[in-house]
Amino acid sequence: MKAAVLYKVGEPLVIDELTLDPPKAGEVRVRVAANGACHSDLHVMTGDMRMPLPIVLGHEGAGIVTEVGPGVTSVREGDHVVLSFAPTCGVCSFCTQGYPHLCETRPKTLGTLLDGTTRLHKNGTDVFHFAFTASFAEETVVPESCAIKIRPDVPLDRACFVGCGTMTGIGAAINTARVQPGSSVAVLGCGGVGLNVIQGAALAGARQIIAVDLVPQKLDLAKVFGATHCVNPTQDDPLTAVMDLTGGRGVDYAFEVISTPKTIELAFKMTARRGVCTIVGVSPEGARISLNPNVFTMTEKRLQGSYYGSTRPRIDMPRLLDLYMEGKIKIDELVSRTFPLEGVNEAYDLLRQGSVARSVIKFF
Ligand code: COD
Ligand code: ZN
Ligand code: ZN
Repeated sequence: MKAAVLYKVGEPLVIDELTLDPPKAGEVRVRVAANGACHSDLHVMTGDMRMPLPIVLGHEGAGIVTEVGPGVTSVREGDHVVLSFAPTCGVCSFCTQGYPHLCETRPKTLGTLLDGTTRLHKNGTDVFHFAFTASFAEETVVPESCAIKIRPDVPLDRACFVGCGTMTGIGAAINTARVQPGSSVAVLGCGGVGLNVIQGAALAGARQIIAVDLVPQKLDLAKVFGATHCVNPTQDDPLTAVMDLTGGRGVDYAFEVISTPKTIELAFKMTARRGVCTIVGVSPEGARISLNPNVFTMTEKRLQGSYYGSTRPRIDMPRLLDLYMEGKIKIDELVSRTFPLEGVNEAYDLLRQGSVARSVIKFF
């Protein structure tokens, strides 16, 4: 089968023919219908996120189950699924507390399935799986808990976004930060994920949503997703602008959705007393932030992270798709371009240039 493989950091993905082993016990084979071009794969391509190579990227996918391994009970052949990149065991301390995205039974090895091996090979050599999903490929094998059954009437080239951007963003606002009705919010970075933080905050009833991005088209899109105010740091100082818009108090909730230490520090500064600053981005390895510890004491501000929108995949993903089908959340507006697998490098060039929020790779 065809897949987009990263052989070397800094080089384009290679569209290659790979072999895919059948699913082992507790695994599911999926024919991938569509996969979004999210920024996290780009972090691997640039070396900001280190992964073993060669690797099949892609973690924002949806498709149809074609085969299940022994013991699989939650899906069967023909089911439509969104691919989750967070395997869950259902029984560990975090799973049972309602935080399955933090499941503690993940393998220590990067780029493999749960048993520490890969199903992907090229001429007998192992090829790694990014994020358990490896969905820039015609087919993939994933752990059962990563194949989330969804209603069959959702177009799969839209459902795929619930596998990352839509879930990560809306979940950061609603599940992690628990944005309150009437509150004020600032979102730094209005890419595929940040736009969804904005729409999550709007869904939660925030009164004021301030979008911050360097690219004017992203700020236009931010308004479509529910931003009430836009700030472009190339024109206005974002801290001054946010303070002016909030009567000098700062926002109740700030979100960093860019992934640099500087913008994390900035997001924290624009957070009000008792407010919560949530980091969604993962900065390059070795990055450090610098904060005055006394600010925590004197203002009771909080700083926290959000991973995968604190998703409970089997509850939240079908629920987001119900909201989409009822016209209550936007996904179509996120998608600027559609490409075949061969267009994956062009899709990432466009993301790098900042000219699109999301492109989707459509297999069928
Ligand atoms: N000030 C304001 N805006 C900026 C700045 C800046 N200094 N620098 C960049 N931006 C804007 C860009 O114009 C762009 O619109 C936006 O920030 C970034 O958007 P995208 O579309 O490139 O990226 P996303 O939305 O796909 O991903 C953003 C993340 C922060 C989630 C990603 O980079 C990341 O850190 N991923 C790892 C976290 C993780 O694992 N999440 C789950 C899987 S994605
Ligand atoms: Zn668990
Ligand atoms: Zn992603």
